[in-house]
Amino acid sequence: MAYRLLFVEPPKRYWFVMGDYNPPPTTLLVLAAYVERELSEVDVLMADSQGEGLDWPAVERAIRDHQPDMVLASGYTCNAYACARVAETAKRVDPDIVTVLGGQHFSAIPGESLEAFPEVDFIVRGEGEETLVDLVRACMGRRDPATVPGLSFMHDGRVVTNPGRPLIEDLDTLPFPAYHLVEDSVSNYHFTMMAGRDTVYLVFEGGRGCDHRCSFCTQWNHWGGCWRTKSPKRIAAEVEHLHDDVGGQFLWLTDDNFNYAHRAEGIYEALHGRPITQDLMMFWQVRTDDVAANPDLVAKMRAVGNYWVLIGAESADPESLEAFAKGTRVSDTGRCIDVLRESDVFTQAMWVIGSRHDTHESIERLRDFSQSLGPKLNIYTALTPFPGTRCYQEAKAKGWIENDNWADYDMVHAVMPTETLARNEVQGELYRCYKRQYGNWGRNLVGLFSRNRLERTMYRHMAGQSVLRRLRELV
Ligand code: B12
Ligand code: SF4
Repeated sequence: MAYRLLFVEPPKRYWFVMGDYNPPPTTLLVLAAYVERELSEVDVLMADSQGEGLDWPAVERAIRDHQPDMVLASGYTCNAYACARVAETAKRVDPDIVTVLGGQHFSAIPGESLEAFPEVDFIVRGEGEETLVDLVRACMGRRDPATVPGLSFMHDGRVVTNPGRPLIEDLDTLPFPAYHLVEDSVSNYHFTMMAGRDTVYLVFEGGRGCDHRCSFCTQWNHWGGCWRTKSPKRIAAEVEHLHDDVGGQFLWLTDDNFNYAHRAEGIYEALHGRPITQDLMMFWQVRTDDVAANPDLVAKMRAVGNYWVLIGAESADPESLEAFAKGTRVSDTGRCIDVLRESDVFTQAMWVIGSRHDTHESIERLRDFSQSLGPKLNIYTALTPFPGTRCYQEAKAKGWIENDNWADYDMVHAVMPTETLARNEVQGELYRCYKRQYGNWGRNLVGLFSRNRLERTMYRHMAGQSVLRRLRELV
């Protein structure tokens, strides 16, 4: 029988402040496509708990039925235990199954993770494609794992950390994600608040990394501190494929910093005039300074389907922006929101509370500021020290972290106090941020009957989501 890989997307808690959604297992589809292309002799299978509605007993049955040689999972910090549970389940079914995890969390603390989760055989650090292919070859007896760059594992009770691996030079060489492995689930992928329950939501990669250095962000470090992008031609081809062949109608770009200045013109040239741009909604994440400096490019991107952007506004306080090493100014945020409003792009602003010198008063100022600017949606988060960030290093060294349960690292649970606020007071302040957002009946009514379709969809969906109740329960 051919060597078998089973990728498992574990059952996950969802992020309730964004309402109901069901994402495709993007990371696993990207990796699976690469393995299929490079190792045609290997069987590649997928068990997608979100898409297929699998609970833990069903995950165990899937592993038993497929009889894989290797089981693989991916997740962020808040999913770390779920990924480990996939490995544990695989070992229970058959101790000979090789278990492999990867992603931002496990890459940042591979040794600690291997020690905490003895059911995990290998951790693939950083970019996964080439390391995974080499690992599969090693497990098929063609190579020694000790010679595979980018790999960590236990040997004789000690953590072995092989040297890192250079990044893939040209992202255009990557295959399209393997959506054929989840064909039956595609109609289940949705993001109700953003596009409605019946619109097919897919996630696609336009690039990797970022050349900024924000202290709370895992991205730049994970991708070697540089920014690589697929070419506009490749991005247009992938967008067309996801729409025409897979059925995607709402596409979420994974890039954490879209970077208008460097590529919007090229993407516009590659996309405009294509019929898909009439019927597609695209979402991406941007920096406020980039938008503020490039209003014409924002308008052009709107013309080819970018209806919704997420801005990293973060704070109303220059000192906090500086502490985050964000490199933007508070004034950029106002200008950015004006530019987006003028271009009729739906604006979702992300804010962070709980930085070290935050007080009741500074957070009240943030609430006033964020509401006065009038983005269509404010999402407030608690500063979270994700492993792999400078914020984590400092918080750990100084003993600020009061909750080390990874499942709570979702930016909704406060895990640290500030200089003057206890952890639970930070949690209370987060609740008050959302209370200001959703507890305003005048604003809610305007939203529910807005002429803007996206705003209407969002308010109607969020009205039934009990976000406030769930946040109050955390206090
Ligand atoms: C799309 C997305 C979402 C989607 C859901 C996607 C999904 N399928 O679950 C939504 C909007 C729902 C979401 C929610 C959240 N997200 Co999110 N999300 C992303 C985003 C933008 C893209 C993820 C992606 O598909 N990347 C593309 C793939 C190919 O990259 P990759 O996963 O890193 O995989 C590569 C390597 O890391 C490696 N690899 C990874 N896993 C594995 C596994 C194996 C076995 C191997 C061999 C290799 C390997 O190989 C891959 C190819 O090279 C990332 C940022 C980013 N650019 O990655 C944030 C990101 C992952 N999210 C983040 C966070 C914090 C969250 C939330 C907690 C809160 C929030 N602010 O949204 C919630 C949690 C939801 C939950 N309960 O799971 C953080 C995670 C930080 C951390 N360490 O935990 C990120 C990194 C954003 C950031 N800059 O901080 N997210
Ligand atoms: S927060 Fe955004 S701009 Fe800052 S390093 Fe991360 S991806 Fe780059």
